[in-house]
Amino acid sequence: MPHLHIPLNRRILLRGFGLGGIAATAPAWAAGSVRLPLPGGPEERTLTTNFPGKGQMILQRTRPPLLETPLEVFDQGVFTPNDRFFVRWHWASIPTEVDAQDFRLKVRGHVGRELSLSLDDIAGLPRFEIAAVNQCSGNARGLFEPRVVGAQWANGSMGNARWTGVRLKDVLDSAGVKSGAVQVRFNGLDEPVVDEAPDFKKSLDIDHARDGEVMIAYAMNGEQLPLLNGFPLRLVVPGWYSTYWVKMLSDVEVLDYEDEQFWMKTAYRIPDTAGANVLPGEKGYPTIPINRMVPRSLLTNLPAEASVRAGAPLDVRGIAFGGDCGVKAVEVSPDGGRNWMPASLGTDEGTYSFRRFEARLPALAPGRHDLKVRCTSTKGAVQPLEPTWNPNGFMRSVVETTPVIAS
Ligand SMILES: Nc1nc2c(c(=O)[nH]1)N[C@H]1C(S)=C(S)[C@@H](COP(=O)(O)O)O[C@H]1N2
Ligand SMILES: [Mo]
Repeated sequence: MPHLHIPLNRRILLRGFGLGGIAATAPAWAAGSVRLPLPGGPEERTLTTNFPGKGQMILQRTRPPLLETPLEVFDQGVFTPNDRFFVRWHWASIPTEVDAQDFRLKVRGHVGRELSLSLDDIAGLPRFEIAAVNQCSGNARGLFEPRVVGAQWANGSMGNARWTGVRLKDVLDSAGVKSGAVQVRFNGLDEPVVDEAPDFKKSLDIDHARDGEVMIAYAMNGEQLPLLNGFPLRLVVPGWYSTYWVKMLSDVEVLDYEDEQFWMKTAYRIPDTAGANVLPGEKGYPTIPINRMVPRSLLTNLPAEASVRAGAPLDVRGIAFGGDCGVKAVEVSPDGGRNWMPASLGTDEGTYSFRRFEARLPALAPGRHDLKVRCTSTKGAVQPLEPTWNPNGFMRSVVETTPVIAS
């Protein structure tokens, strides 16, 4: 029998994660707080170390858990450690344990033969590995102006990992997709809290599902997935927003029609305009399901309002990613975007990975300066200098600013 090439616990437990009680208890996890640079005044977020498999995280919500990665984690390396990787779930009914022995992945629908695959069956398929950024559609929603409803994330609902598993194409081929297939729908073990609410499911077009990059991952950065990041299996859709990266994946359903359910037809839709940009209050524009990511970049060695030395060169560094392709160039500006200079790029870990960059800025005069960073993707897409806006706070891509005070 083939074996997983990773240390796989027989079962993984969310210890102390009493889904019934945790929200009612006093915030014993209040280990500190962090300030979110939100317009309209400072906002505090609690830091928590209370979640299984997770180190210190910014607590956005307890039930279901929404945990944000603090900025300084992105400064530590090109890959985001599993215990600091952000967490987002839609419904609070997440299994608190999954038995790896009993677990089965169903492959069904418009296929020649339906499959029920054990983890060993999956590990027996050719192994596939890719580095890819997992970014929530609403990453940095908390920075939208005017403000929009939804989780008020800063830039920490993203992370970069090396994903190991199997190609979705190989799994679909073993089931034999029948002609006339249109989409593939993915469902996980989590369920809505009330029956009437729609179970979280997402679909990809059949050609995308079979492109040889979309994969089912059983490992993340060389270890099994943390339960909160989808143990034992999750979908990885390189270059696409993580709403499609279905966690605790248990059901793959080939459809001979277009998926009409809530999470495709109503939720996670963007204006069908350049940059998903509309005016606040605008109505009547067509929408499409959110899809490919766009380029972004971030300074990671300086928090907003950092004090720096005047009269001496300033070293800056950070991370960039091209979105649905690689990073062609990163530039930094010491003066709010009037002048730009090239940054040098770190090791290329692959098309869909974070890319580190660094640059030495000329000596700053005493006073306040707006540092900016801008990424150009290998497809030639450039981050805009003006913010885009839409009512869901999706796809933030504007050039970010880090104000610093030199003295
Ligand atoms: N089963 C399941 N998968 C899911 C979700 C969910 O609610 N349930 N949320 C999606 C969304 S919107 C995001 S942003 C990512 C978050 O992935 P992470 O928690 O591993 O960081 O999971 C995606 N996959
Ligand atoms: Mo998300």
